[in-house]
Amino acid sequence: MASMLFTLSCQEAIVAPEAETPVPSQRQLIWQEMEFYGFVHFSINTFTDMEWGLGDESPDRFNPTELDTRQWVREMADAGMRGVIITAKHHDGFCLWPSRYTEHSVKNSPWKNGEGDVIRELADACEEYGLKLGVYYSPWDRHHADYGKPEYITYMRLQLEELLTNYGDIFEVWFDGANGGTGYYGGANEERRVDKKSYYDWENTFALVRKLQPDAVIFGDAGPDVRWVGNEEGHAYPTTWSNLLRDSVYAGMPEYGDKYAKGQENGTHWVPAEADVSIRPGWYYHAYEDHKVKSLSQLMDIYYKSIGRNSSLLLNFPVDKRGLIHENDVMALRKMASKIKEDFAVDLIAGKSATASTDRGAGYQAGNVLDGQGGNYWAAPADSRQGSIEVDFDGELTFNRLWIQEYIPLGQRVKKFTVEVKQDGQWTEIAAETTIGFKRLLRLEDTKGTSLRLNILDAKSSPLISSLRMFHAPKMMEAPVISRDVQGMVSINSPEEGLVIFYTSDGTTPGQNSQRYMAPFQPEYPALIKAITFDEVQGRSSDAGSQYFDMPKGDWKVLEAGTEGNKAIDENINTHYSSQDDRLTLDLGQALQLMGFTYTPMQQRYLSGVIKEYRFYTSRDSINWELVAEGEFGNIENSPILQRITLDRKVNARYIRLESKRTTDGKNASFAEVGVITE
Ligand code: FUL
Repeated sequence: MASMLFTLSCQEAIVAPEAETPVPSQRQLIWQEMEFYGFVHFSINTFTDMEWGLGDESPDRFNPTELDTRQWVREMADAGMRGVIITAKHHDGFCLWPSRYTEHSVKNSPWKNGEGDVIRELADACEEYGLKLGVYYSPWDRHHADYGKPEYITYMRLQLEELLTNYGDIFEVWFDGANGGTGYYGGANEERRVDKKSYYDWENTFALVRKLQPDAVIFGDAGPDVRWVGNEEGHAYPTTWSNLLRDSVYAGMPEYGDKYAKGQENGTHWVPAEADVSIRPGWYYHAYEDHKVKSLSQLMDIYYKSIGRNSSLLLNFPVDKRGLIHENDVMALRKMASKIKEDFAVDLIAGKSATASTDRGAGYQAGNVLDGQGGNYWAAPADSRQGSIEVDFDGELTFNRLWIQEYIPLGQRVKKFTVEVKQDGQWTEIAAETTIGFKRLLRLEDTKGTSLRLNILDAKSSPLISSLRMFHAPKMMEAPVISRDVQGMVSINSPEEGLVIFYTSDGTTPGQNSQRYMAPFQPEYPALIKAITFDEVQGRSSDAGSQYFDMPKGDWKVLEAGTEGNKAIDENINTHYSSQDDRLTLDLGQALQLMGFTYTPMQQRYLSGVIKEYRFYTSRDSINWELVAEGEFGNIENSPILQRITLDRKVNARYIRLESKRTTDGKNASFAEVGVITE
């Protein structure tokens, strides 16, 4: 009898953790595992070079020449993405599927003689490559005559019914928060505002989605299942809760980003964040952004700040006029994917031994966090809000990444944690953070140690940790950035710390035996600088970056313009000068043998005053001017990068003037940077 009682009391001592509400639904849990998926913006905008079509564009404009959804999906699958969401209908109302309820669709386009269906082709490609399909549907419709009236809501639901019944399983339905404003509206050409809270009768629209696709999550600023992260740069926040005060939020509310996007500790509903960002500045394809595809370091930063901060990552590809993901975007995605693989190649503590300062007993012990299985976890006793897990490395290890996960089926709990490392018997704190959630990734300096300790210092209720992993990510090998200041001092920078840089200034290929970069230097001008980043530990080097610099601009003066004019000769292409009289006149400080000039147009997202037709004058005395070149910057509207114009003869001059005869948009000429060619 006594021994039975003992067994009973022991069993009673192990209390399974209870849910800390709110908790995710089954469909949210499945979605959470997807983490990384693609976004495709493709529509008439692709052909009209717009971001927001007005709604009056003719379907005739939609005519991709080589549309290949298999190419999109193949690249995404290879990159480890698990799904793709496409703009089935954007704000301009054009439908990528042959909807029965409108003429404004692919069925009236020349593409495949009106027989095509982009959503069908994408669904088939997804099936082939094992990706899940999602649809973006813009509630705002600048084409539809009834937009703003109750009839439009019927239209919207009929269309959703088509999308949600004809294309197999849909994993996410994306409702954009942007809505209401000017538009074509069936020819009315006016401004229409709707009450964003009540017009769409979301309750019944959501009920329809649930009925037709019970497993699909619904995305909106306020969820109901997945929420917007509050910016279009692709980052969540150091403190990111999946809990949201959902009833205080409505789609398109102006204060959403500041007030609600981070989620709230006391949020009433489980509505995790999704970070959406484009691989280029625009959502839609513009040839003039071909040189602005995000770099590897930018993409990795996005990865760590979204997926690494308890958010999913929805990375957009502006499919081009051919109907393909552009080569530059493909290259960038491939680099990103292989870096992700490389960073998380070997979990250095998998299968090692872990002990906890406290636990709930059998089934909830520290070893669960290292066993690579998601279904079990370490749990602190029911009345505890803290606890530490210590991992012994069996020797010394070097690492720089940590991967921590909470067991979220029972709710998000951790409010505060630190990480310590033990070296020579001494513990040192290496991180102090707040939330964990589904996944928290920490990027750290290279750190050596023999043990690691994760300390949960505060939580909403007893903390539950399902995974702790540790990695040593190799340094990112990206070509260094070579820049120059006005005085002609050249700087070479690598985006990663702890690497060395080798360079040449005579045009030869740099290697480990070249000059090592230590500090800004003054080469002999003109100079062609080439540089590589080199990792001495791994023995790896990056591709070479190169930059040609002609005469430095320290003695140059801008004439006929105020100090604003200096922005055209400040060696910074991200600033520009807009000229009222469409020209820039420079005093070079001394007479030079000129062989030509360079012009870099402004680099802002929305371009204005890009010079299309130019005239170039020189002068020895700033009084008598000679027109020495006149012409057109070919294709500058599509490729607004540095333009080099060489003269047909050498000209000796101290003064130069670049004049715009015509800009691409008819606005005042803008100049990001002007330079000379002397060699
Ligand atoms: C925004 C839209 O206005 C953009 O065009 C784009 O679709 C982006 C994903 O969402 O609200």
